[in-house]
Amino acid sequence: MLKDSVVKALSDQVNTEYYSAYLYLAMSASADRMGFKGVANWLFVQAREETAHGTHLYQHLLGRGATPFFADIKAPETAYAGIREIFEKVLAHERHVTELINGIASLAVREDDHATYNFIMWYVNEQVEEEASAEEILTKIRFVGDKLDQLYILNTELGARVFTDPFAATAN
Ligand code: OFO
Repeated sequence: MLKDSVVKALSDQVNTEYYSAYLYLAMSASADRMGFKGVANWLFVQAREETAHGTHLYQHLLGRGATPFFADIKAPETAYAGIREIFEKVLAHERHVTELINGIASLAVREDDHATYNFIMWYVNEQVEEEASAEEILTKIRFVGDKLDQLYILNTELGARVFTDPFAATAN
């Protein structure tokens, strides 16, 4: 049975993942309005991934007999000066999420909850990828600067991203 502290931490993380989805939707809309349809696509796919992360956490709580807590999802920032600012904020957000996930792993250790520790390790590994991909895109944006032909190529590259359910083959 899950301890209350763990239920609270996992429920908070459900909220954070849905907030992440909301944030990336707001960024996607902003990129779309700037004319960067490919960037908007990448962020939209990212929003779908975050929804999947939150839903997976929620299902895990139910699967372990817990009652999740529900709280308000805060409104995301909607005004961005350009795609560089967007990805600076994506990276900052992912670093913040990494701290939260690490906090859950540490809590699981303190509570001697091996199942939660094992479960949250997927998210620990995922955050390594999340930070790496945000960093990679931000580096490209910095290299490209104002060169329109290269911005066009980067936008096209990000437009090719396709959503795949990260938990498609997972039962719980
Ligand atoms: Fe849920 O991975 Fe980003 O935040």
